[in-house]
Amino acid sequence: MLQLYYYPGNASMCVHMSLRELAVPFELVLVDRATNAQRAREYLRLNPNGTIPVLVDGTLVLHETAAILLHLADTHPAARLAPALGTPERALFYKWLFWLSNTLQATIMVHAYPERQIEVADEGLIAQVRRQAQRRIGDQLELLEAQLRANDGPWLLGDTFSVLDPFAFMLCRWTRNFDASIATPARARPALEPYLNRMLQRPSAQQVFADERLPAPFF
Ligand SMILES: N[C@@H](CCC(=O)N[C@@H](CS)C(=O)NCC(=O)O)C(=O)O
Repeated sequence: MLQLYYYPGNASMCVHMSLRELAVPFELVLVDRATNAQRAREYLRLNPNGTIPVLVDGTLVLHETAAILLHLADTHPAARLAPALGTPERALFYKWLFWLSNTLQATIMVHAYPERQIEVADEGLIAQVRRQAQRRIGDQLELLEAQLRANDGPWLLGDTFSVLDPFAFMLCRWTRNFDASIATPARARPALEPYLNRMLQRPSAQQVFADERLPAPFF
């Protein structure tokens, strides 16, 4: 059975949602960040980066959220969570998958761990790094807005729901506490707000919020 190493609300959340979309059996394994379990020797054997999530699929042990989402879509083609291989739609899917992973998610990580960007702990510098990351995330959210406006929704690729949607939903959710005087959070943007509400209506999202015991506000 598939195993997802997760922590509530972490990057594992979009994988969890995708597993619910697939309606396949899987086991959730908690990596308890409260006790720094992501740095424990046995977890580092699964993922030497010490980051969440990890998916175990038989003998395959996979880390990297985007790679896991792609693997799940590829191994469950009947669920159509990614456009067909070799099509222009697939190329656009790759574009957004990489962009979500190495642009939006990467910048959100700078915002989440500003102390990793500087040599010596300094509250003023930390606040500056966070503010600048938040501004850059604001610009990036504008691109997501533009995509939703241009393709008329309901999903990131237009009519086709894909693993990009749980990924985008989760990343947008992480902006929910943004200071609006620096960058408007996703939930307060005209095209993203209805998109996030559509995502929230999906049974997969409802199930994940219940299973991970995540309280409102959901995004
Ligand atoms: N590139 C990795 C990043 C995952 C990641 O940074 N996960 C966070 C939780 S949202 C984490 O494990 N942070 C712990 C740490 O960096 O020490 C991925 O996409 O899977």
